[in-house]
Amino acid sequence: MPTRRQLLLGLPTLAAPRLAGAAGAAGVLRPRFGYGLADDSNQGRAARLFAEEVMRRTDGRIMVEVIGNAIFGTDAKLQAAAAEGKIEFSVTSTATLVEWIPEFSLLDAPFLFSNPAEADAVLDGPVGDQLRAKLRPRGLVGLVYWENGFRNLTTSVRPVRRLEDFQGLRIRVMQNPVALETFERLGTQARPLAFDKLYDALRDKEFDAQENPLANILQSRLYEVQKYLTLTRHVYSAWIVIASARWWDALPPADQKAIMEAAVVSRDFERADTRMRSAQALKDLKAAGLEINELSFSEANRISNRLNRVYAHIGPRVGLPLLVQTQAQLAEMRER
Ligand code: TK8
Repeated sequence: MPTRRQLLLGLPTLAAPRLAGAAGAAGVLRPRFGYGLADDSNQGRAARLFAEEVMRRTDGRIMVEVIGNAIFGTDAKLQAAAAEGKIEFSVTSTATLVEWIPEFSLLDAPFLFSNPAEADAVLDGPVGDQLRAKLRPRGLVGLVYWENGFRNLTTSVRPVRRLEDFQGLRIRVMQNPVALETFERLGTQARPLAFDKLYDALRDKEFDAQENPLANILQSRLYEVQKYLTLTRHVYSAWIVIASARWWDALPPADQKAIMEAAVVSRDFERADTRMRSAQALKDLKAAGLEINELSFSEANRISNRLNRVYAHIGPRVGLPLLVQTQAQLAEMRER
């Protein structure tokens, strides 16, 4: 099957997976990096930088082709495509990996991180490494974590200022059991949906509400189909850059090292880019007509207390050692 992009560009249809990733006549590899968001998004900018860095570090022997706009789908679809070797690289939410690797639900714990520095330290440290390592048996290699960001609530029907305002909202959540439970506990009618179906579903009023980081609400134009935004920051969302293990294992170690270094450069760029843009996004979303609300301290507390029980379900999925290690690292950072 030709991809939409090949059709659009009139490119020849390759017998896809094998040819694209394998060395051509000149010995050049052309792996594909599929991602879900628009070209003009934090994912698009960082994916292009990654491709440039890989090219530079391999003297043009590895030319990553970046293919965004959900041409290969989003999240769950992308991770399946990479695991099956239909694409060589992707970036997906860690949340959608929970079906395969329950330990990733650690990151779905509401209010786990209180700022981006805490998220970086845990994800780039031994906890993040142990989570990444669990991708192997699933046919994936985890390279680095990118930032999606702290998630915030938007609705089209009413502003949400108190715990009670969540009651009965038909909300879209990610394909992730903890997200579902979180929003059920808040009294909403929560239903999972893939991200690339979200805009149309909100427009068609299949849902009243959704939650995503500010930069993403802006770049995916969700403000066009939503009216109210509450700065809930209820959970931090990480993205993870993955490679197809089968493709990766066939690379010489020097190329694996070059790609890993390129991935780290893309990570640092992506986080800085996302943080800068999310500060600006709040102004842009306001200018685009969203009504913005903050939660009072006491309402934020009531919401977080209501979600305490979610931890009881995360524990068994994650296992005690990883939970304890995370809490210890966070406690140490907070004492400093
Ligand atoms: C993009 C998704 C998205 C996520 C979601 O493919 O599904 O709401 O926040 O950003 O990863």
